[in-house]
Amino acid sequence: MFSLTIHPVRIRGCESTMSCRDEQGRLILSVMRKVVIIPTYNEKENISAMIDKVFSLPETFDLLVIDDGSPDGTAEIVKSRQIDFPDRLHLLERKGKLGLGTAYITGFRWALEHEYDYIFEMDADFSHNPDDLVRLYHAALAGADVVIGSRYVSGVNVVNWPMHRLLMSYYASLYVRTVTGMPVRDATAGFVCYSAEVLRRIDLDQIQMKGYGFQIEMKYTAWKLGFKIKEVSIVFTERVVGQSKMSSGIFGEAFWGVLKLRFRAIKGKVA
Ligand SMILES: Nc1nc2c(ncn2[C@@H]2O[C@H](COP(=O)(O)OP(=O)(O)OP(=O)(O)O)[C@@H](O)[C@H]2O)c(=O)[nH]1
Ligand SMILES: [Mg+2]
Repeated sequence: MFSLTIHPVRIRGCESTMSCRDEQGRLILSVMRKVVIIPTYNEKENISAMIDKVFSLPETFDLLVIDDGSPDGTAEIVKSRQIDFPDRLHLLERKGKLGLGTAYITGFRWALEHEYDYIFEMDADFSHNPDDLVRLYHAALAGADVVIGSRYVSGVNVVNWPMHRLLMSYYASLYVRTVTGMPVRDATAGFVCYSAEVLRRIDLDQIQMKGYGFQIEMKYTAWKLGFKIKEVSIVFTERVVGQSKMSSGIFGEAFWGVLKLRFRAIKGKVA
């Protein structure tokens, strides 16, 4: 009688490959390839701890940092850490602060070219708890095409935000739901897992918004294309160190951008 027990172990040499083969070249294990994209602008206080944390998780996630020429030397810190994780820690440097949206688009294209199966978005500032990456991934494995780390799916789970910031974020999601009909409680969330299939189907050239609006536009487009979206409850904690990059321009873009999305849908266009 033959029996096989599978334990969830991390196997050396399998970290960044789609599959493992034995000495004879036979396929012995197939691994889902996962990458977490972290855009950074002046995150020198957070980035090294974040790298250590992601690489200590019980699931294997690669990391792609997209740095926009941070004057504080964030990219240099990442480069120094690539010595520790040569196959798993990746860095793309852009010349100036070009915004979150285009940073993610650049990262998505890179992830598709490098044949990742699941692509995650996460902030560098520990507002998103990296432990939750595993929960997002499991929800994706269970069948969701887009998994959102959601602050508003079971009550309000935000720690240390001033009331005006919380109200703005909460009502922004309500506004998006009302205008677009998209059944998502945290439309501006920046903690998201996309299957590669979703990113391949979305025409990334057509995604127009650059700030918070980008997060809304991506989810909305995936939803209009018929993909299954699942919200997983997370606790969001305001950054402890480093500077926020929120601005009123970002807010205005999202406000008008949501109306544009609705008009585009009425005219029958989906990105
Ligand atoms: N590459 C790149 N990263 C950015 C840019 N703007 C913000 N980021 C990064 O995007 C993530 C989210 O930015 P935050 O400054 O935390 O913005 P926020 O979450 O809206 O603001 P707080 O909640 O107040 O921290 C962080 O990892 C930032 O370093 C940008 O223009 N380019
Ligand atoms: Mg933040």
